Order: sequence, then structure tokens, then C-alpha cells
Amino acid sequence: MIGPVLAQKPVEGPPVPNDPVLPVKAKKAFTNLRIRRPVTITNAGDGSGRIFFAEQQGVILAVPNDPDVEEADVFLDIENEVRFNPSQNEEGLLGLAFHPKFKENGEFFVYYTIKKGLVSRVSRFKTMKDDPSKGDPNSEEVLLTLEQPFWNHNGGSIEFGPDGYLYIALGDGGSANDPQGNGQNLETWLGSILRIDVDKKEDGKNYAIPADNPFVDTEGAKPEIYAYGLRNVWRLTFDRKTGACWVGDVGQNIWEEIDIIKNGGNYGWNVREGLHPFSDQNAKPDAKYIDPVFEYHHNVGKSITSGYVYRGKKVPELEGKFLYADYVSGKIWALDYDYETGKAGQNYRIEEPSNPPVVCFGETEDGEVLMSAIFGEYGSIYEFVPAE
Ligand SMILES: [Ca+2]
Repeated sequence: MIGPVLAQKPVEGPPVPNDPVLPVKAKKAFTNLRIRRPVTITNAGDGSGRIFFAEQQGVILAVPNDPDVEEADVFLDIENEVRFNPSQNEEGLLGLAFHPKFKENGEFFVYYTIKKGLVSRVSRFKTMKDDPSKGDPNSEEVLLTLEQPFWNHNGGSIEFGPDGYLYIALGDGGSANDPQGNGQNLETWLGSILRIDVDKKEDGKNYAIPADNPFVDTEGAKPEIYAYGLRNVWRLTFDRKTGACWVGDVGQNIWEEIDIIKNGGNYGWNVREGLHPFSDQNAKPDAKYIDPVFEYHHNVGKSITSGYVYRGKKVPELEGKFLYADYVSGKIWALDYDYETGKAGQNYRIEEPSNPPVVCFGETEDGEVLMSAIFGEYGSIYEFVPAE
């Protein structure tokens, strides 16, 4: 999500790319619903087709996959437990993920900021015993608790990978410039993507560490860390066809970036921003940084909202392209990427004249991609369709 509101001077940079426009439209959907700040859109993978909109304020709504639906069900309401302050808009209920075996075990996972203090939490919840269509607010089991040094950069994506493990994207702790050097520090979860096994419990924790997590044998390192050197991942997703883990890492001064996350990878922050030097403060001579797949300059947008590699059927023009947007400029793009060469190809625009402040993307069970934008207290949902 949007980084700290710094006094931003106009940025000089390379020429603004003249990206070709795809014959694709972002069309408003679910317009009969009043949804407050939908920062996560997902599905339960249970064959029900339901779509879940998680409101940052702390309520999760469930609806059938019908853009004309008149009413939403409340799936879970933990608003009284969630800290959300509209003037500090990076806290709240930020992430929701359903267990790959949700249909059998009724488990789902929520990332939120607790009411008191600057504390992020990831918890397991279960559905109601007498009504499996609803989550049970009294079923909470806390998995992770993380004190945040500042209110901003909380990351917030939680997603199950094709390996069945839960991936948790965290920010660098906030403020600006990563003052604590968390991005390059393996002794803190901050600035990292964690990976945990929620199906086992070990060492007094409500989860276990996967045996091939990269730093399990590194002294002092947090064994939950899967990848690091990240500033504030705003949305982590998996390509349902290839299993690749895509993230957008929100930049600070000049560059927004897209990364494909690898086990043990160091993505550079705060030594680098995108492909460019940022600070020597935490540089280590032997460090190797993984380059972004793609970066864009702040003359195009100032806060990336990362999306999905499109694998749906409705919009053949998008097949295999990575959908993403910018929260500040409201631009929406689709990027070609070749997994064999590991190189990005053409970047395309998807024109939406209102330039909406896009805050997240989500997938339906059948692989169609939805998108949300936030206007004050409320949000709008969009679907992608071929242009006339
Ligand atoms: Ca980076």
C-alpha cells in the first residue's frame, strides 16, 4: 500500500514509456454492494464459488460469484479487535487466506493489527460448528505476533503456496529509509517474507518450520524467513499455473519494483531500490541481490499494487500476463514475462479513465481476476473484460 506521505518533489527521470494499450477493460462489478475498504479479495477453494472481500476495518464479507448480487453475508466480524485509523491507512485487517483443505478442516487465516499498540498478528480461525458457511470469531488461535516499530509498512499478504505452506509478507517496520536496517537483518522478521507450516506444531509454537527454509542452520537468523531485503511488499500471489511467487515491493524515493521470490533470496532493500543503489548503511561486501523482474519510475506511479498472472478464460488477451497497478497514479498494466529466459517482455496499459487508486487484486475459483480501489471509507470492485 501507499508508503509514508513524504513531501515528494516532482521527480526527474527517464521518458515516460509509451506502453501499448490492450483491448481490455476494467469494468465495475458488485455495484449493488457497499463494501468498505476491500484490501483483500480471495476465494475459499471449496467449490462454493464464493468470493470474499476483507474490509480493512475488520469485517470479511462473502458473496456468490455474481457481479449483480444484491447482498453480502458477514463471514467474520472482528472489527472490535482490529486497529484501523483512516489517517494512518496501513494498519487494519490486511490479509486473508483459506487453508488448501478448507473444505475439510474449516481453517482460515487472518493478518491484522491488534487494537492495542503497534502489533501485527497472524491467527488461525475456524468455521462455526453449527454453520460452516460462517467463520467463528471465538475460534482464534494466534500463530505469530510481531511488534512494529512504526505504524507504516506492515506488509500484510498471507497466501498458501503450492507447497501447502503459508507465506507471510512483512514490511521493513516503517518510517523512511529503513532506519533500523531491518531489510538486510536476518535476526528480525521485518523486511522479510516468512514461510511456516500450519499443519504441525513444534517448539511450543502453533506452527512448525519447513525443513528446507533457507536459514534454519544460520546462527541468529529467524528460521521462519524465506526471503528478505524487502521494503513493503504490497501483495504477494502465486501463479496458479507455474507456482511462481510474485510480489510488488513498494519503493521509497524513485523506483517501484516487481519481484519473483526465490527460497533464500535477498531482494536488496535498503542497499538498493529497484536496480539502483540506495544506501551503503547495511551493505555487506559479499551480498548478492536478486534483481527485480521489472521496475518503474516515480514519474509513472508511486506505490505499486501487485496482482496476478492471469489464468482465466474471459479475457484471452491477458493470458499469461502479470496484472498490476499503481495506487497513486491509478494506472493499470499487464506485463509479459518469459519463465524460460527469466525476462520481462512488453508492458501494456489497461486504460481506465478514472485512474482508480487500486489497492488489491484477487482471483475467483475459476481464475478470473478482480480488482479493488479505495475511495475514503468505501471501495469499488472491478472485473476484467474484453473491450468492445
Ligand atoms: Ca528490491
